Amino acid sequence: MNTIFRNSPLPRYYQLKEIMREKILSGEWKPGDLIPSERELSEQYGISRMTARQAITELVNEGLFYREQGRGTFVSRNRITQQLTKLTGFNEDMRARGYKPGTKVLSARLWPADETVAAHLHIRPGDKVFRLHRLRMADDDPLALETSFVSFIGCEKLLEDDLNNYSLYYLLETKYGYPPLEADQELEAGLVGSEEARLLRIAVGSPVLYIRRTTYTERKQPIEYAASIYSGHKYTFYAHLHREQ
Ligand code: 16G
Repeated sequence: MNTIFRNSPLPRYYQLKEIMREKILSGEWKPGDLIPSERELSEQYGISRMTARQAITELVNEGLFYREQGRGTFVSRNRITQQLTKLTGFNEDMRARGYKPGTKVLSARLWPADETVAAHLHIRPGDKVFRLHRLRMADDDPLALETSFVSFIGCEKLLEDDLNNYSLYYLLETKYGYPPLEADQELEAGLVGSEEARLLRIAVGSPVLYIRRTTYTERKQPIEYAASIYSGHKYTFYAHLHREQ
């Protein structure tokens, strides 16, 4: 099927959606490919630009396509499946999957803890914490923005570490003696704002996941509270569930 039928009972935008879906399934359009513009699709299939736009938007909403600000619409890459029941750091996780992890430290500084951070780290509001704002990448593709708050006490030299090249979990474990052992994590859906969209190279308003994690070391002592934004079309979260007896 590669034609839009005018007398079909199916709406035209729907027919175009199915044509494009088929192109992905058949491999004609590959992950990361730029798809034709609304104008090109409307000329090729003899439909209005509005109809082409509706078909594209619905496939963006379904996660099959993603938009990049000022560049166009692309076929989504294969999603990364993240186990929800295993505690891993970003670098080790990406390496285990065969991706080259990348980190860009956007800022690293001392920061007075606000109420939320203080409550999670079991310190007082106003106490000093390290605030690390990092862009996390896999094979140079930006996946997430992470803002980590790390206790100052016990990690006083953290700002001297090369955080662009070293994993935070690795440093906490090997240099500071705080192995990350367990974590509490929550996920919420949202739409990305303009500054984060620019950094993640997605369109403003794209779906994202807000993930908040408190990581603990021995005796459930909190060592990090992180608030992260993950690109919605790049992840699948997976958990195996047991029914309680
Ligand atoms: C994960 C954690 C983040 C932690 C990072 C450490 C989530 C939502 N966040 O990305 O809190 O800072 O791992 O990674 O999973 P690193 O050891 O590579 O710096």
